[in-house]
Amino acid sequence: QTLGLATTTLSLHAPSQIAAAIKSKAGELQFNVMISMVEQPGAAAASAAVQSLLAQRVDGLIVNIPLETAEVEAVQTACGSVPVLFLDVSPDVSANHIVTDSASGADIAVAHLVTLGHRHIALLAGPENSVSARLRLEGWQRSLAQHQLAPVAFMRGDWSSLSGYQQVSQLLRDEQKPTAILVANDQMALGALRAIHEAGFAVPQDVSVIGFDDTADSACFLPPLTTIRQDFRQLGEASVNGILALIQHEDTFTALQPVSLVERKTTA
Ligand code: IPT
Repeated sequence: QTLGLATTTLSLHAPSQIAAAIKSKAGELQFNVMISMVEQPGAAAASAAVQSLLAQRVDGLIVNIPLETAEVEAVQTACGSVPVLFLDVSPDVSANHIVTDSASGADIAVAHLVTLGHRHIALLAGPENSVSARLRLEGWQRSLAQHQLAPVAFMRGDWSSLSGYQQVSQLLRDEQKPTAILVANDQMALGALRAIHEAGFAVPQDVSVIGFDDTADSACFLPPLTTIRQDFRQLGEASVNGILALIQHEDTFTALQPVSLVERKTTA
């Protein structure tokens, strides 16, 4: 039997590590995985990727592409009787999904910085067209408000380390330096570390940085990155187990993927 994985670009660390985890779990269970990758954001490219997998008669589909709720319904309809499990959608969708607990991730990150005494916190969010980027941002804002804080600066990157570098370089040129930056993923945090270093500041003495993901490389950043961990191996396993349950006629499958704080050397 064959599973289909429709995924956002594998040039990003998180989706590639998720795909690797899905592939290896499926392999253990003697399932093939066919991968179709989209390079453009948006529903049209996502539908094309899904169609190409359906044309190859996959038994079930995992979709790791950011999709708005209306787009989820369209993909679901296109799949007909082939079960489909979504990984990057709002936790409110009725379709089958496993999504990261962004709200807890944001709470844990904000609480960590607040406990260290930070009051001047900047936000580096992910792209506007990404559901998970928006959920992380909303979580930070809600959580900061609960601590009677408002962000001192706001930036948006495209998940890449280069965008993190550019946004934080700009921030440190233009504005008052925050004491800490909440970053929506580890790749942008990598770029942020370089920008802070080049501006002549030290991490964490002058500026603390906290990421989101805990990709495999994050422990080797300089300094090693403090981050909110999504366990990609576990997410891959849960996705394969979920889609197999659906193929074996389970009606629905929804789960919230837990996150945890990994405290390394970029926060103080
Ligand atoms: C999400 C990652 O956290 C982020 O770093 C980026 O790679 C994004 O994917 C790409 O879409 S993880 C996803 C399961 C929400």
